[in-house]
Amino acid sequence: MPVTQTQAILNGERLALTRILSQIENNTPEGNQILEELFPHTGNAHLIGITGAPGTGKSTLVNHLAFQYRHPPEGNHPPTVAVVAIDPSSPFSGGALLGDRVRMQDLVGDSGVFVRSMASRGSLGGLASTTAGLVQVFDAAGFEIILIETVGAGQAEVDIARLAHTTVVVEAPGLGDEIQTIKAGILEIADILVVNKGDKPGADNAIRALRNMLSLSQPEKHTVMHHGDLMELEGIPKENQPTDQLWVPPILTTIATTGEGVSSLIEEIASHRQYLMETGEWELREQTRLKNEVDNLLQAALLSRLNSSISPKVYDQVLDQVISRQVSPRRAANELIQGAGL
Ligand SMILES: Nc1nc2c(ncn2[C@@H]2O[C@H](COP(=O)(O)OP(=O)(O)OP(=O)(O)O)[C@@H](O)[C@H]2O)c(=O)[nH]1
Ligand SMILES: [Mg+2]
Repeated sequence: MPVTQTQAILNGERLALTRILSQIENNTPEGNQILEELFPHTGNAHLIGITGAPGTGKSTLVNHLAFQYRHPPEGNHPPTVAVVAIDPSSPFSGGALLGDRVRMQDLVGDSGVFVRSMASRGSLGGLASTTAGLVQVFDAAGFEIILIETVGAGQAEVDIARLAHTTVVVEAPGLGDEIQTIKAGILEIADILVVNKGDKPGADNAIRALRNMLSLSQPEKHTVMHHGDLMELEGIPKENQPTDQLWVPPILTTIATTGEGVSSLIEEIASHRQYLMETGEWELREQTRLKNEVDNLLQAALLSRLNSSISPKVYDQVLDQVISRQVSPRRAANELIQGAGL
């Protein structure tokens, strides 16, 4: 009996994977059909978002993460790893990262690793939903760890980061105004903070700045359990201290070019997963993730239906009436929706 494409993907066959990933990027009906069949097989992978400003070292870090996941300490199970890099300048998409060539070669020859990079422009179905589709394919194909690299610069990236169970925000010293991060809403979604380029001057300052921001943005989280250690609370009797576990984002230093600190990062990622599991947060995040995805698709579908059912001429006429103050914006929007029969 011939193996169907869906079955080949579930078996993790690389050729079938490559094919379906392209179909999803091109938003083809066949790709969407296969995604339907794959979806019941998803929900097993640990989805890890790696995000941060351009040039902070995300790709280098992801490279080392993948390598170290595949080469764990003696006696440990090496999980299979998929990488989705949404990043035109990624070394995975041909950018230069000469120092790491040897390691990249090791990854290339490893059937337990699959790397897919996608240009941030030119995804036909919308970046967030295309990324969600790619991730679902890897999940269904049995990859245990899925690393998703995004450039944390705007709402689209925040949406993509929401795909993940664990979000790692990467900072680097010497990039100037750290407050930018907060403006982009990135710090709020961080489960783990990494100050990369620990070999550069200013790394200590970056850590201090992050620690300050964290304590400003999460004052209620000062009194909580972290990794099973109850933080001492001055002046508050033990029985009045909160017992609910809350996650305080740890701040780590790495040197991605040498791999220093990467094994600690892997440990923190594992701790976060354990925390999510123990507290029931995993289930909540799953629900939120899937709701986000449905909402994104719903908005995109409604918007495209709206755009295709309102003639540009009618739209311009209504807009002119608004500009000449004959019709209010609200009434204009209602009339356009009614006229489109939606
Ligand atoms: N000194 C030093 N340089 C690093 C470190 N990590 C990365 N770099 C360098 O920083 C540059 C950018 O690294 P990338 O890994 O491409 O950074 P990125 O965040 O993926 O960049 P974009 O995808 O373009 O946003 C490269 O030249 C790296 O070699 C580090 O820990 N120390
Ligand atoms: Mg990159």
